[in-house]
Amino acid sequence: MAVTPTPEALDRLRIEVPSWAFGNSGTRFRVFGTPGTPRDPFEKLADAAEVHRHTGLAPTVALHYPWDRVDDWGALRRHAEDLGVQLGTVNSNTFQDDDFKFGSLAHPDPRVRRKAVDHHLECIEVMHATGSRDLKVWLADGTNYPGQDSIRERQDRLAESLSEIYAHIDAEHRMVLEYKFFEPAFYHTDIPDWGTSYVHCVALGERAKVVLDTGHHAPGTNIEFIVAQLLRLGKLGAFDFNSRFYADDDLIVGAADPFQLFRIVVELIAGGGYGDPDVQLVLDQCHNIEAKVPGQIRSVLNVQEAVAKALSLDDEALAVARRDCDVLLANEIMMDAFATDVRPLLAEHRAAKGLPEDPMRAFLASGYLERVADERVGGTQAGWGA
Ligand code: PSV
Ligand code: MN
Ligand code: MN
Repeated sequence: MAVTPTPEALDRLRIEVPSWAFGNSGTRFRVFGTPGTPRDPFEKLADAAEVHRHTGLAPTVALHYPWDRVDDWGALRRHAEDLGVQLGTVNSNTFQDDDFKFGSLAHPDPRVRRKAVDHHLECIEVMHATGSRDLKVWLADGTNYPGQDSIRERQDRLAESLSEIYAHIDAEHRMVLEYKFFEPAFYHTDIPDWGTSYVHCVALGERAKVVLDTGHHAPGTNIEFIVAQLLRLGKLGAFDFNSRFYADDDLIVGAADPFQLFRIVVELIAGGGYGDPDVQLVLDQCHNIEAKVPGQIRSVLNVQEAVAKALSLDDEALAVARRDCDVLLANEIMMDAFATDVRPLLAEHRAAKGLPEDPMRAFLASGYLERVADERVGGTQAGWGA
């Protein structure tokens, strides 16, 4: 009962990969090193370009500032372009400086808020040099104990800081505002949910949009509902894809719950967000124990499979079943699409485009990992726990 996705529909998929996925990362227990880890942003881009070269799915790379800091941004941009990719979203960082112990944009001290706003203005300068469109703001702000600070006053300070940053973004820029329900703050987070992000984005204006990170919800949250609602409201700016078993695990997207990923993509397509450059699909993952470039290849392929399954949904039959209130048939049509083995179709699709049918095997056979392990001695830098 499933339908066959068209090559044009499959080709609308674009996924941005994060520079930090290629650096070493870990937990508070241990950061394990991996041979061949990039030593600087130039090498991270070289790794990211391998993902795109083998899959054709990942043409842009998100940066994290100042994890990614170079003297010559123009040189980094040209390097990316020479490798066949482009620089993407710039992520700010207000969570690794002692001054931000009690928050950044919502901090009670105006001096610290000033510093946090200035950091974002610096990110905007970087965006001019990199040609990036999106400034992504994720805040660690919040409190650990009831009474520690005024929840309400923090919202007011946050709104004021955000509006100062927003006033500095250009007409071609966007501010995308991410929410997270807990961690590192444990009692309250200043932007805990999509509603709070939405409220701030609406107050800011047209070019402020919500970022939905799939790992940032309480267990059991119906994420596809949030996708549907934000698309309805024209405020879904970007996804951060990853998987969670317990909390913000940052594991490979589609690894923990491929059915949830499928349901999310079904709503993305239904709401007109699929293939719309205004709904940026980004990975936000860390590969703590697995090889990083293959981890990213697996991730983009998992998203591609979810998209192909969702495009296999027989919309017409589903519309009829829904109109007839035929609950079981509607659910069966949905499950038929999910159960479709799209791997042969995708292999064929890649071959038709001159890409390897099996990008993972092709990459592993290319000798790239062995080569960088020999060349890059001392690469421990980048990202979480570095
Ligand atoms: C922290 O939870 C986080 O994973 C957020 O999701 C950000 O997007 C990312 O770090 C990078 O700042
Ligand atoms: Mn995220
Ligand atoms: Mn996260």
